[in-house]
Amino acid sequence: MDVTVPDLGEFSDVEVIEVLVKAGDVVGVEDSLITLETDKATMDVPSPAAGKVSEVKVDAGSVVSSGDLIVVLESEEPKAEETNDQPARESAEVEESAGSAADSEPKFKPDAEPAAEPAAKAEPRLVNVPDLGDFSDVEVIEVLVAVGDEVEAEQGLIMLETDKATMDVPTPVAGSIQELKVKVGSRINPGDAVALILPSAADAPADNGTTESPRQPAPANVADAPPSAPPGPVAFDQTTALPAVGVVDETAFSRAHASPSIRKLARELGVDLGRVRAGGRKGRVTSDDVKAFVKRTLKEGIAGSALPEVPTVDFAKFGPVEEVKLSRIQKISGPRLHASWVNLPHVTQHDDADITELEKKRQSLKADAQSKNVKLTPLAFIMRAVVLTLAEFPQFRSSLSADGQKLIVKDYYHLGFAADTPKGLVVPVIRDADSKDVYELAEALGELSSRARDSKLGADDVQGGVFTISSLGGIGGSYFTPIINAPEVAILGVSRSSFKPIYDGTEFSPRLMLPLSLSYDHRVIDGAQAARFITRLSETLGQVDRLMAALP
Ligand code: CAO
Repeated sequence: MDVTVPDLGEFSDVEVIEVLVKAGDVVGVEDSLITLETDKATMDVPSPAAGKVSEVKVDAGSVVSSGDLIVVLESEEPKAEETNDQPARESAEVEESAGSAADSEPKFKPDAEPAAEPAAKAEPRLVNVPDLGDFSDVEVIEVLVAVGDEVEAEQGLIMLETDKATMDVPTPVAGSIQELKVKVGSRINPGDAVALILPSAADAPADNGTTESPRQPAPANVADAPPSAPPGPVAFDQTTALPAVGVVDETAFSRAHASPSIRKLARELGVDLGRVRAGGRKGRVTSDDVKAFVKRTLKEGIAGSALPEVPTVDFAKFGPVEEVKLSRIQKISGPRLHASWVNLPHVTQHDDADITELEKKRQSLKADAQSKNVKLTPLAFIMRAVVLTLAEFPQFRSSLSADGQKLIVKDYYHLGFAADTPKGLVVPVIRDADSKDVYELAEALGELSSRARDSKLGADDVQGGVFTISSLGGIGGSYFTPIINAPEVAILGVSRSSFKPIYDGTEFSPRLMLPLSLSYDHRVIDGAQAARFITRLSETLGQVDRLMAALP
């Protein structure tokens, strides 16, 4: 079977950037044979049938056009229908980026239309998702610009990824980004709004004398991108459980210069593409680069700290079993928790805080709060106490720099809290918790946890935390070892309070004691600091007036 280049629409002389098979290889239907690259997209040409490659007719660097012979295949089941259908289907796949011959523009070139009535003055223009051929619900893997950025015409705004191609959506006009309508992880369809752009003078009508300076990115955006923070893709489907170090850096992954098939290979092997040295043409990562990376990592692992494996057991030999699939959140949070556990030396410090007075205060405010539709649980007070304590202990709101040589201390107080949802554990983040009193903290807590349970959290709701609280107080138990939400350096575990006889030097009296468990990264925090932190936190929980004081 002769496998040819499918219909590339108006494109011709497209460069082959990678040949993914060689003579003798056995391929399956849909296995990628070569990768093509135009200036707008990279795309794989898949095999229309299963079989053995008998001859490869192109090299990396050759240029091809529709109909050119790529590979001769000894097909196992050369069904006429398959052979005929495939190029047509492929052509649709390629068309999603290459455009039909009838169009004067490539199909992925975005439409830009005035957001408002055209006027003599420069009006913001809306850039929409272009025609994506037969793709829909395509994932945004990267947002390449921020609000306030000045962009050139044709500069990429976002990057999309299907299982066949990654592609930029460029802006048709130069100007400044006024608003972004999508986030990493958003799923988009043709016609959806991407960004609002105020065209620059050159792209604006002649009499437009606008001198509007670009806005600076909002501080929240800065906060959302700490140097080592894992990025957001996990966030879009509310699966941001516990991000950790040692896992794939999604931002670097999406920026890596690699074709869809290499991305797929890297995903399958769990390779952090951003860390792979690119040895291909034009700085591309090839399959050999990925394999070399895996070999090196394995070698280093074996020589260094490879983990002994847990034995696999056929449980069915011992009795009836049932297989239950892990939820999406569990699949993502599991490796992240594991990465944190094996990469960060955890120590957990326990203490009991006397919250007798605090609880009296809470009970006295509960009804009033309820009338305002706020559920005032102990957690809101604990959050306030944590914020006050974090203000005194900057290391606890820091992260280690990527090279491990510096501490990055964050001067903002976005507090994460673990929320138990039907789909698994997620960690919503309360922004600027230091500017909220206990009522406002309780309100934010209620609102975010209810959205978490309804799977309605957005990317911004689960990013940028500096410290996390995991409260099992509503459930029970006393003390546990919470796993640090890396790259944060500490996490507070809260268990259920109970009355205990406390000796005051003269007599025992019943006091309501709250069990606290502080896990910390021993590379950053030493035991004495942790003991000081938890002691101060316990004291603060006893200082009801301080917790209730008006915010400065
Ligand atoms: N001691 C005693 N009682 C407590 C308490 C504590 N430390 N914390 C909460 N309670 C009480 C509350 O006051 C409430 O009682 P009332 O209904 O009588 O007022 C009840 O327990 C239930 O509280 P809640 O759980 O609904 O609310 P919360 O603000 O304490 O917690 C949230 C909110 C989202 C953190 C919680 O619902 C949740 O999901 N917890 C699980 C977190 C988790 O899974 N962590 C483990 C992570 S590691 O796997």
